[in-house]
Order: sequence, then structure tokens, then C-alpha cells
Amino acid sequence: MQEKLVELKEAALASLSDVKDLAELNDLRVKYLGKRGALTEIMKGMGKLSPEERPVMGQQANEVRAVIESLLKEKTEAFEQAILQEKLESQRIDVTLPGRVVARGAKHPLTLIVEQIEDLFIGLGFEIAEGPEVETDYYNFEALNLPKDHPARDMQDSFYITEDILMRTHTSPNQARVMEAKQGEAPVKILCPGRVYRRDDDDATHSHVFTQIEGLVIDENIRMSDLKGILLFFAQEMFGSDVEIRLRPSFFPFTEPSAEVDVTCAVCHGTGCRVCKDTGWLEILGSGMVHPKVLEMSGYDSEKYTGFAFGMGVERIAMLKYGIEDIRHFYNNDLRFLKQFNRR
Ligand code: 2NL
Repeated sequence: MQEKLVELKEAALASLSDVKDLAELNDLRVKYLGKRGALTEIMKGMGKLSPEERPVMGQQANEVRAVIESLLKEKTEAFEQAILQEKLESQRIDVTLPGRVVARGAKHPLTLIVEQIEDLFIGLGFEIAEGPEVETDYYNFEALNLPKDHPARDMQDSFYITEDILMRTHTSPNQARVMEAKQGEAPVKILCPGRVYRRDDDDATHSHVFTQIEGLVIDENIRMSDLKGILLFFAQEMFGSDVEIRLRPSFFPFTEPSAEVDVTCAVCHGTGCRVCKDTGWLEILGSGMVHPKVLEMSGYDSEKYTGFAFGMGVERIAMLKYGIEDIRHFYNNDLRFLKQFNRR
């Protein structure tokens, strides 16, 4: 029996010395020390030994088991260490690498200009009023002295959603809403920016969606000179303190009298050039004294109150200010265009 134990020990140590991986180690563990392994097999012979031999053999068997077990443990740890090392090697990360730069968004140039214009008028005591882009026929046309059969309704072909609901064609409906809500109370001093929609074919100077800013002032004794003074201030803040403005007679259904407003050409400073078609002037907005019918329709006593209003296309203002030649730049979202307005 002692011989068998020694043989077993030698065989186990020999096969453990060139084991390749954890799986083989486990096979050997089962083979030598398992419930039905070689050592158990030998131990079955214990019963045949004399009472004196038994403890001696028992002790030797335990020693053999201990030697094999310790070698198994040593090998197991070595393999596990190797596996960990390989993982650390293959999954290595360089914590000193610079992070990927997250591209930061910025305000759209139209937003920047709208905010700039808002700030100018806030400085003059105006309040900003915004309203829905989907409007009723009443606020978009009716309340602005454009009844159903009015020829001016054909002038601006609109996007209708139902017979009575459309995409607003200007921001004036918003102003009509404010007037109505005030129930004939003065003063009104509001600036209404927003997107408006018209059924135009898009080209370099027309877009079916564009940004409008309208202003409205109602109080006692509001005169055309008030309009002119405020618009001169606006033009000089926007285009430079040396520019002048010029009012030309015009027509809008919601104002009477009406005027188109020109500003000194920023390119040639009034001497005449290609941009201003040799006139020295560039048209920047439409304006006028609020039509008495519009005042009355929204609840104002036109005998007591007068008002002025104006409306401008923000894209056009921006194009003149920055020399942008195509309105579609504002809607293509080409970063090469957009980034020019957000240098950091
Ligand atoms: C333009 C011309 C204009 C108005 C808008 C207005 C609003 C009310 C009453 C009277 Cl509530 N008028 N707005 C007046 C004159 C001209 O816009 O060419 N816009 C791009």
C-alpha cells in the first residue's frame, strides 16, 4: 500500500508539472483526489490493514493528499495570475489621453439679431409679446382691416389648415390679440417677433418661412413724428450712427397713412452703388399710423387714441447688415455659415 501511495504521488507530481491550463488542473484534481479518484481507491484497502499499520498509512495518505493539494493550489494561483495579467494587458486604457471634444451648439444668427433688436426696443420701454404661429382667419386678416373680399388677401397667398385656420402671414395677429386683451386701455407699447409663413417660391430673396418683427404703440397724441424718431434711433443703432432714414408714401390695409422706410446704403454710404441700385437708399421696413378701423375693431376709441406700427423682415435686416446674398443661408444650417456669427 505504501508503494501505491508513493507511485500515486510521483505520478501526480509528474503530470502536474506540465499541466497547460485551469481545465487540465481540474481534471487532475478529480483524477487523483476526487470522490472516485486514485487516492480514494487506495484508501479502500485500509480495512485490510492491521490496527497498528492503519494510523501510519492514514498519516502517509494525508501527507500525499497535502502535497498534491498544495501543488494544485500553487498552479491554480499561477494560472489565475496569468489570466489577470493578460486581461490587464489587453484591456489597458490610457487615462492620459485627451477627451473627445463635445461640439457645443450656439444661437442661430436670426436668434442673435432678434435678441439684439428686442434689447433696443426694451431700452425704449417696449414689452415683448409672442403668440401662436397657427392663427385664426379673424386675427390674421379680419381684425387688421382685411375683410374676406379684400383684394389684399390675394397679395399674400397663405398656408391654410382649415377654411378658418392658417399659418400666420405676419405677426400682427399677435398685436391684435394684445390690443383686444387690454380692452381699450392705453398705453400699448409692444414688440412682436416671430416666424411667419407665406406661399412664396423660395429664391435668393424670398423664403416661404421668415422672421418678422412688428412694433405697435398706442396712446393719446401719438404722431407720425414719434414713429419717425423711433425708427431713426433703430436704424442708427442697427446700421451705424451716421445713417439717415427716408419715409416714402406707401399702402397697407392696416395703416393710414402708410410709409416705407429706407436707410442710407451701408455699402456706398449714399453715393450710389450696385447694392442700392444707384439710389443711395435701402428699404428696411414698412410702417404707418394704425388705421382707425383696426383700433376700433380691437376695442380702442379712435377719437381718443392714435398709434403707429411698423413691420420688418429680420432676414432682410441681417442680409443688409452683414452683406448676406441669399436668404436660404438662414435655413440650410450649413455650419460654415452659422459659425461666422458665433466666434469664440
Ligand atoms: C412689412 C410691413 C407692417 C404693420 C406692419 C401693423 C400691426 C397692427 C396695426 C397696424 Cl396690429 N399695423 N403692422 C404696419 C405697417 C407695416 O409691415 O413690410 N413687413 C415685413
